[in-house]
Amino acid sequence: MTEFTLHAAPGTCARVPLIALEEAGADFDVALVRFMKGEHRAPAYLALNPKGKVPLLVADGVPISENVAIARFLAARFPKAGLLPVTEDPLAEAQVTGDLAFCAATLHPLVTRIRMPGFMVDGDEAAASVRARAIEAMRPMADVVSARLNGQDWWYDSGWSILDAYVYWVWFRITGAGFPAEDYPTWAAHAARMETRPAVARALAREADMTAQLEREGLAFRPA
Ligand SMILES: N[C@@H](CCC(=O)N[C@@H](CS)C(=O)NCC(=O)O)C(=O)O
Repeated sequence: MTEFTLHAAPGTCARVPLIALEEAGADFDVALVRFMKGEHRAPAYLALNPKGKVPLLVADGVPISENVAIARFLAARFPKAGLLPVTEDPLAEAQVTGDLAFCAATLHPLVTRIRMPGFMVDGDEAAASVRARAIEAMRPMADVVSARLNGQDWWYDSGWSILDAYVYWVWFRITGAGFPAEDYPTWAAHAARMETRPAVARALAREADMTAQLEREGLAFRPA
């Protein structure tokens, strides 16, 4: 039996721990959550994660939800993988937590509004308005990300970390959904660098397997 099971769906923010697990060289299984079948709202899943969301990592039988918590756990469990900067300085620790929270609590809600505005309001016109406003709200945040990545390969100049997986996922979700990607070449270059990493390629291959599975079952999810 593997130590870890990541409950995930392709294209979702579960990509962040999926990449982290691959980077750590962890022995793990992926359990596909079929949104179109409502598996995330089924009693068995809600018993593990009452929020009904992915990602959910079951580690040694214990369910952990929320990307920030999963990232912290994996970084502690795989210290040699360097998934997050290691420090005993409370101020530096707080900055890492702030960076994770920036992704989870500032960027992610904007991603949802850009990618799936129909989740927020009824009607095409209202959804278009939500998307347009979210794109405008994302622009200064994209400036923050770009400034951070300017002149360095990764979010931390000490090297690759889960933060890179997180901003990579955000980039993946907002491009192709009306966000003006051409205005943010530094972020685009970071995404391209991410895709040269073998662990990222393995994570994307796992997602492709999940997508193929959903397509075979007629359960592929295509946001508007
Ligand atoms: N705060 C959570 C957000 C998780 C989340 O919103 N996951 C989305 C996929 S990106 C989800 O499961 N959505 C299904 C739903 O809300 O019905 C985290 O950071 O893990």
